[in-house]
Amino acid sequence: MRATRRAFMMGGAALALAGCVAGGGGGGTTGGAVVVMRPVPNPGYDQWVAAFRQRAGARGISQSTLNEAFRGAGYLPGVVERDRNQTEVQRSLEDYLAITSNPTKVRDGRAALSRHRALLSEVEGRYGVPAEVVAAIWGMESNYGTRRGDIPVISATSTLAYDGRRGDFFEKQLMAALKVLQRGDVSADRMTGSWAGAMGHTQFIPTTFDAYAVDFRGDGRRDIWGDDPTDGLASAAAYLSRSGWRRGEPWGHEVRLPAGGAAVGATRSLSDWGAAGVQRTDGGRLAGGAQARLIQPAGAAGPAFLILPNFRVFLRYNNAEKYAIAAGHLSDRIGGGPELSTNFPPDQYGLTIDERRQLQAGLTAAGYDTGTPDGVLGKKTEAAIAAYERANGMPVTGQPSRGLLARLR
Ligand SMILES: [Ca+2]
Repeated sequence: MRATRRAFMMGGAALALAGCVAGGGGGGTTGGAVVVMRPVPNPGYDQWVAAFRQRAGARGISQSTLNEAFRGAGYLPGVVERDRNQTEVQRSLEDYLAITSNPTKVRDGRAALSRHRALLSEVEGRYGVPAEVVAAIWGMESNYGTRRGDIPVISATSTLAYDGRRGDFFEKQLMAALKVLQRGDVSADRMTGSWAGAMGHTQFIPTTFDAYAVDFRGDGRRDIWGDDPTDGLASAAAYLSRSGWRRGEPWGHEVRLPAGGAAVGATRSLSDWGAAGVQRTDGGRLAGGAQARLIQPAGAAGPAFLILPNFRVFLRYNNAEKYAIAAGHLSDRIGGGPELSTNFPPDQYGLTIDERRQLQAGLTAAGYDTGTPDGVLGKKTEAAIAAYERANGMPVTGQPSRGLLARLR
């Protein structure tokens, strides 16, 4: 997907990390820019750390923990840069789904489910969260463990705590990270994550880890960082369970509305919705007293969903409706379910996602690379359109259009 792998330089070793995975599909906004992540000397930071160590000591963090934690730590200007440049693109739900539950994500999720079936069944038995839901969260957060983050958490959180834009928040994260080190879950050199301190398979920030992570096999360590995803998957399920996941209930359903429309935004029992003519697109029945809200996030021409209480549990992981729909839909797909049955309306340029994919493929075939033709038009496609227009003596707009698509066909 567009989560461009950004190169990070750390102690001479080139590492790679997908930015902001926890934001959900949130990569690509800096168009492959390389951010240097090497600690640099900073006397102000050093003074801040000295004062912080006093505060941490007063909170019960030992000198030896502090020594180990700060031995290799330092000020990371790249982290501050990332924090200042969070011009996160507001993606449409359609684009968001194209990024987070595209065919590759679904295929990888099904493979992950089958590879870890025994573990996920055991986790499901203990926490009541279905295997495909845990697998979907894994996919949303770290691309099934392939993007766990390489930035040292102590350096990242102390840099952002010192920087001060969200100083209180990151000082809390730093303090929680030290508690985790002191408890012995992980060593300081293995405690890595995203630039904002989201760690491991589950992309838990330190306070979430401290409160919810579990040691599934009881070996004494809660390890969400290593290649073995056991504790990570169990911790994701434990977090969902403690956030109120209702055993045996789905997150929601895609539905078709009756010809006369339905009360979008209202909450009623599933059986009442069924009686009002709303139908599940997968053919299942709407029955029972569970309360469901009808939403139509892309407007009257887009797909509609009945969302159940477990939808709100996804929001605890990431408080964005798009994230919750994507996590739910990806879990359905991983579990063998179909694609959404309702198409999204054309975008502001009058193009459907299939047409946007054709446009990208046409540009690439003409020698103007757009990357994977996923229908999500980002900076790369914009640049390709502009280059094509320039080379063909057209006004340079960088914008897609039906005329351009016709030319490229
Ligand atoms: Ca363990």
